[in-house]
Amino acid sequence: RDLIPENHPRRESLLIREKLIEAMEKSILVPQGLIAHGRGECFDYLIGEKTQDFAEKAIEAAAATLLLAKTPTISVNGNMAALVPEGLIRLAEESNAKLEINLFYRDERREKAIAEVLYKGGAKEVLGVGEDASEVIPELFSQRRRVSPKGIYKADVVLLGLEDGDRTEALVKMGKKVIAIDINPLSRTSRTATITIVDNIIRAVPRLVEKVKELKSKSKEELEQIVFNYDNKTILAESLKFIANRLTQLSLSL
Ligand code: PTJ
Repeated sequence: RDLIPENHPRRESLLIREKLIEAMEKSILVPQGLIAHGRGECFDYLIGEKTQDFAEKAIEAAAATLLLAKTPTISVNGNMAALVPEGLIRLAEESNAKLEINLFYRDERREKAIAEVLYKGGAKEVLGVGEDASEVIPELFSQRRRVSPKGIYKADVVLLGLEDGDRTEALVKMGKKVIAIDINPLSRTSRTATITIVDNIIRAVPRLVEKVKELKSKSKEELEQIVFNYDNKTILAESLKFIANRLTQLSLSL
């Protein structure tokens, strides 16, 4: 950390890497999470390291969906707990959602380390730890299949971030709406989710909290209209067109 100069042009990005390494040392993050983050950094370059219009539209639809949900649950993995713990706790509070730990590389030490981060941040309840993850998502073979009967299992809306595509597919098959935060519009998670926020989770989560607060004053009908007007395929196509145009512009400016 001390080796990163104050005026380094990519200081913020380098500090985030330090944060992830610290989280790894505390067992919150797995080494594979560092690799996943590197891929995310690359996509962030491609979208200009800003929350673009396609992400704003998805954030609005996601906020409306969370507010209309009866049993929303936020699924937390190592990368999410390392990068945006406060944001996730606030999002759960504002949208009356449950927080549940769900890990690909599940082990007891990590579950406890992540639960500690969330409780220390002010979370009232954290599901999915130990015996609580007693239900099973059908047709899923990774450790991600183990879920809490009080959270993801009975949720009508699940918000998740940075994960492999299998579980999103399985959750959609169970009839749930899935809100995915994934900066890669080409991933299976992005393509199978009900709403995909193509943005860095670091920017997307605080923005989503603001949006939920803003939309709270709207009527049920107005929220339903926002959800009705949203089309995920259009949004993914917009994000790809944005990247293609941006690369064309950049190639012309060399
Ligand atoms: O904590 P665990 O055990 O549940 O494991 C978590 C990881 C991330 C290791 C696991 O879910 C995994 O391997 O994920 P993938 O298959 O690498 O998918 C991660 C997706 O998130 C990729 O599409 C990345 O481009 C994307 N991504 C990476 N960093 C960010 C991101 N999306 C949003 N914001 C980011 N900062």
